[in-house]
Amino acid sequence: MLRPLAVVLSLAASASAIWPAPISMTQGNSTLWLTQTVEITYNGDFMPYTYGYTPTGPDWTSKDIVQGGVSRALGQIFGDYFVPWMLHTREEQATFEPKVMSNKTWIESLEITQTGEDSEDTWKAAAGEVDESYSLSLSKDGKAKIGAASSIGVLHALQTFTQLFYRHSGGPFWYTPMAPIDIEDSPTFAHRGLLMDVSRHYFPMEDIYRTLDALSWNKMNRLHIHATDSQSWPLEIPSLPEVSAKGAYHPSLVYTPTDLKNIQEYGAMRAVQVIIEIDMPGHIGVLGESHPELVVAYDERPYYWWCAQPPCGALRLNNSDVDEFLGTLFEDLLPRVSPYSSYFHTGGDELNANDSMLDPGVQSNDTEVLKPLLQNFIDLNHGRVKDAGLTPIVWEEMAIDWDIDMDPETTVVQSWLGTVSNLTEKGFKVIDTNYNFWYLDCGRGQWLTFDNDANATFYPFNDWCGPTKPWQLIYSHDPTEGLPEEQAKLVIGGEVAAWSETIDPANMDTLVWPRAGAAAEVLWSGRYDADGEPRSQLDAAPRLQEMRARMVTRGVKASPITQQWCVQMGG
Ligand code: CP6
Repeated sequence: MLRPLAVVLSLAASASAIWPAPISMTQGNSTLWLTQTVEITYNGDFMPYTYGYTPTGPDWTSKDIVQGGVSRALGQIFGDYFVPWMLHTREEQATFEPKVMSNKTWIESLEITQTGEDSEDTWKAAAGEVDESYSLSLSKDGKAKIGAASSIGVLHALQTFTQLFYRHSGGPFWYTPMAPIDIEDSPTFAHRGLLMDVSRHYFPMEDIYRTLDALSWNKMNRLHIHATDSQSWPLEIPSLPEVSAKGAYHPSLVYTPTDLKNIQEYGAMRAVQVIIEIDMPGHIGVLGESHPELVVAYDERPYYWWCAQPPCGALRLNNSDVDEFLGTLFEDLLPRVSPYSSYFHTGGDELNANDSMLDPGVQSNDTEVLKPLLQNFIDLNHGRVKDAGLTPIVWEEMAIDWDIDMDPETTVVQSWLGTVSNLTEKGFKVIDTNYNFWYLDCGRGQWLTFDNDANATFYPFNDWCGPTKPWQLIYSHDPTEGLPEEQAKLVIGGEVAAWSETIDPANMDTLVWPRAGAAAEVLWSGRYDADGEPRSQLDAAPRLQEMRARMVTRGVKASPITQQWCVQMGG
């Protein structure tokens, strides 16, 4: 059967199915074969392929980080049972693969050169403070080379390297059909993250580890853990043991200090910085289980008078017991955050002014009364965060709705309501998490098209699960859209958000992946290509489908983005 030219072109595109797309890449059509005996060097020294190499930090050497990356990359290549029948037309299944009995040109060496020195802060660098760029080449005669200024760049290069190879369907042989290859690559945005809400549902460690892995494959470099909310407090605080003992869904459903350290180190080894959020002064009702004296409106009904979602609960404002409690909390937690991150997220979203009517020390919902109290609250807490050597991140309501005075030089603001330009006008650095595009959970926002049963609003069983956003909508969003250049520079990146009211370990992978990857490509490669054209969904689709297939072979239950016919027969 003769296939139209467009099909041939789309197959050519899928031959270099790197996700996210490199900034520049040239490729040929020679085949090179890879074995586990490939000689790997790092800055001239032989580097063994040590399966499962996991040194503990945070005092890693650059070699530790690179060796971990090499070990994972080779493990992924030789473990990716990834053959062309997943992707290509029936005709191409016969021709895509090289002949297994042919004379083979082997990849002899993988030479890794790190041109710059890492600092002790490389693993926790703030946005823009580490050079993530890399180059990757594969000569026709079998010499692979990686160059990067930092070990983080080397890790990204190794992830690209894994995406060049396919396992042959005729036996244990791995090959790339696209040598020679030349790639120069670097991220468009420095902050490329996923928000994971572990309060609405508890997620065991394995789910967090698996998510950190998948983030690194997509060159995403931030996991924002929304660690507490009004529903549960799973984060164990040794100096305040009662908080999680009473506030977790079960005393066993907690993250111990060791768990937290393991999460942070697992991420750092993979160039994913873990950022912890304690949401306050709203979204903290469950603290009322252990400290009723600090909280107002906990589980007050009907909830919609007091908060966005049951159970309600907010910290008392202008209260020295609250300040003292937070002092103890920060003194315990922040020194465990600062070895692994530059940031600490203090929340600040969706505070309902009515809550303070129930606060004996305030008894008002007048924003003019509340604003100075909030100003003091933020000043005190952000001061503590800065004293611990961290940069506070805060939800946009504090800066916009409440107009709290915060220093733009030392505060990052996360936007979900779409006010990026208002924030950059005020000079803030911004993380974009626009809920119309980058919320991965289902429902609400623009999707709410049906009446809610008025009675149901008295009870917690009213979470909507409307349609989720298609990957194409996620892919269409540019965090800097419409911003003049000086303001666009203030947008350090974005996060997709997996609020977990209707997500738990059973459906997390299918909801997060591969759609988070759509944002990953916007954040790494940019919404626009080298010619200034918006990146095309038609170019992205076969690459995203291939990335999704790789994720599935690596144990992440990513959803398919189209029917098998489209990749096999429809071209
Ligand atoms: N929880 C917290 C949430 C949301 C926010 N904060 C949320 C709001 C609207 C939608 C989805 C999620 N569940 N703490 C907003 C930042 Cl549509």
